[in-house]
Amino acid sequence: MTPPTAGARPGRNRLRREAVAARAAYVLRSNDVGTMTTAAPLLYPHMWSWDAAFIAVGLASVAVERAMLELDTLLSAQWTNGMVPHIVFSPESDSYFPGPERWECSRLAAAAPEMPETSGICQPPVHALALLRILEASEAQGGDAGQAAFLDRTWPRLVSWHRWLATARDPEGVGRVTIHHGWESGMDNSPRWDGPYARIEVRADLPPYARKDTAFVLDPGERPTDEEYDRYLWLVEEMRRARYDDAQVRASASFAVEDVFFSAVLAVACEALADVGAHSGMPAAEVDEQRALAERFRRGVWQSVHPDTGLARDRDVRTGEWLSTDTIAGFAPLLCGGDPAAERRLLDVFESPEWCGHPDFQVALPPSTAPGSPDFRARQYWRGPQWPVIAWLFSWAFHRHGWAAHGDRLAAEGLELLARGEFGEYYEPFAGEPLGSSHQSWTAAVALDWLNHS
Ligand code: 9WN
Repeated sequence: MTPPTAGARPGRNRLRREAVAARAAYVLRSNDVGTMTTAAPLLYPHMWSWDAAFIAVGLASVAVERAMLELDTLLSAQWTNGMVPHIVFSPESDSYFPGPERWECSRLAAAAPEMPETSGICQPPVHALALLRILEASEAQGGDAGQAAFLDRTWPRLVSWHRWLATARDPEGVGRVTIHHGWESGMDNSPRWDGPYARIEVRADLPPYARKDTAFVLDPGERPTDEEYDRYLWLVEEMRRARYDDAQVRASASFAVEDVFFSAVLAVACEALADVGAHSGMPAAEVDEQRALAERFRRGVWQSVHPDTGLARDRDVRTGEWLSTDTIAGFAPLLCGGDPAAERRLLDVFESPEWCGHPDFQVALPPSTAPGSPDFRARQYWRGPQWPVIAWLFSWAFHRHGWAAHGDRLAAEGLELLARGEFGEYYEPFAGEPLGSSHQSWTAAVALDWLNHS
């Protein structure tokens, strides 16, 4: 593979970078179905919440107004309680399961919109990062009335989204967000959830269903297993029966886990939102509220850190047990920052041969699970492969927390992987082979952002 960021001939290097940028922009344009960009053409023909935010980050580099529209579409599907749903369904496609007929949110959930149809769970709150990137891009172009109006409508939506997470999902104020489905973490079948999932009893009255996802990947072994899917669908069934009511779900869901990665994302998102608010004269009380939330969730993340390994942990709310797994979530403190000396030590582990620096990896990007872990599977979804979008999140956070050279290194390694312009969903780390969906929007989006900021 030839890196587009290195090379003896600057002219050729520039052309290579332009070719990757053109291909990435083409993927985003091809997946654009009007007011939303689908997560991927076949496997994911709808809008996903955190995908939409990363897509907006990429779009900000090439078409700032289209980036605003992406966030507008997502946030116009926000529930009245503040939750931003994990899927906004496009009426154009019925090739994804579970679709709106299975979730039935508009019929069952008091807080769900009538239209568009949505799912009834959420995903990590990276949206304020997208807002920040969009405003940076817009200001670089001189800003205008469109920017001010966009900020005016986005600010209250993100404030209420963060507030809902802090109340409905952390009512006791421990500083960690509880999730009720592995899908909410965005890392569906990560070994992080093996323990909690093992305790879920799928009852015989789970309504029958047929998977559709395995029709779109060449090797179904790259996807979660059927047993895992039964549990995923059982959890949806529990939520349907609770009519997606926050308090009822909290009381009855058999999956309730404090997700440390989600919590770190919330901390840095609150901080980013507070910065935007302070810069643009938003009400001081709301800016202060975001800063206080950032502090609360940062503290929750650091409290989860294992004293020996320095890695952050999830916690099973149903058993009270800390969950120590060798996954990328252990590096959550690097996302939210807050203790430079401990971060320095964690950064060394992150870059060591046990993780990104594994000598047999094609590129030094974080694997979803440590290659030395017994849970590691090089080709299986969140159990080992490298996800460029996760690497982007760390590179963005490194820049924010004063580790710019480390962020640049991730960007260079990421661009090396994406130099062929294939934009896979995830990558087998030893061969650098793209897996899962091809033409994955968020992979193309982060390539654009890396190109624009390195
Ligand atoms: C379930 C869209 C989404 C990502 C998730 C990823 C995968 C869905 C699935 O695809 O999840 O939400 O059907 O596997 O795990 O992070 O947002 O790209």
